[in-house]
Amino acid sequence: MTNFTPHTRVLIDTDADFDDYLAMLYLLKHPAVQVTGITVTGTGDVHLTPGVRNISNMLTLLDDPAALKIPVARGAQAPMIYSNTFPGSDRTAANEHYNAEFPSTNPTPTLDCAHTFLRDYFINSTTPTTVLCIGGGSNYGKLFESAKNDPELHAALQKNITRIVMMGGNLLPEFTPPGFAGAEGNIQATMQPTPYYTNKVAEWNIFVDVRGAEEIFSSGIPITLVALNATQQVPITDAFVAQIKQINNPATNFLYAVLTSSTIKGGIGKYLDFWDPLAACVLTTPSLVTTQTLPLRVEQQLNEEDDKSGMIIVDKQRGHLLDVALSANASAVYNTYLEIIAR
Ligand SMILES: [Ca+2]
Repeated sequence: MTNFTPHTRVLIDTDADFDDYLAMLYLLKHPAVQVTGITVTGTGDVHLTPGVRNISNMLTLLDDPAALKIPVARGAQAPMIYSNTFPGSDRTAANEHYNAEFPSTNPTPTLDCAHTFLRDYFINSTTPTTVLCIGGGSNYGKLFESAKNDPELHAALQKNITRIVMMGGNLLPEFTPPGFAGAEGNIQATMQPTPYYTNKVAEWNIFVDVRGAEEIFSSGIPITLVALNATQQVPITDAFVAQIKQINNPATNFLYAVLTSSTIKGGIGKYLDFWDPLAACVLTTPSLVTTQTLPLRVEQQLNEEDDKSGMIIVDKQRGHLLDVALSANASAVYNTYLEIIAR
């Protein structure tokens, strides 16, 4: 699994959803992690301009002058294919950072182009980096696609990315190996009572850019896919929220405000899971989940009346070998997370 060593360099790719804040603040506080840059995608939950601003200002929660200097870069304004989007109400809440306050405005300018930042970063790297991908596949999908005509970039990516840990996807019951629980898609669950997509089989991070996800899967880089099969075993509970409140530092006070905001609190203990923070915890502590290595590809075909785009298919002929997290040790995840976020 992840070749995690002390002082592991980590790049984060985010869509600034509520659970991205849980994931990012965990890594930013982790003593063995050096977050070396954050790219923001506008094809997931947040819109790009407020997303970049929010992530930059989030760094003021750390009370650390070095954290303010972490590069934050503008990524994709459009997916590589189709135009699947999160519900508007979810996007508005993310744009407004769930009405939780940042301590101040980060004076460090943000970067205008994630692609330029990532290309320069990897070409100039002397130490490999682990990538946490928690906002869908658009930014890294475009990077891998461009590398097909850019041998210098291709070589740099193969040499300088240790592993990609990606929150996304679900193995439907028919594709799930024996001994693990299958997971249905989550598109419609978050669009009640009037879902406008027919898709019952995909997970949001894959669904918003099915080609971007496939570009990542086929990149040749080692990948750990933290699937819904694992995250559904780690719900965000009232007890977890109470523990976040009790810690009482700037980061956890911000997270408590997010988790108790009007758009989020109704889902605590119901349908909200430890999606992105589980991926962050798996990056540092792979033993929290059980993985299987499977040949996977992403269904690319869109069919409005019975859509299966974004479905993860086990395919021995056309799939790419990924390590898929299929179950999780929930109590160990909460303990690992809380120990670090309390620092
Ligand atoms: Ca996310």
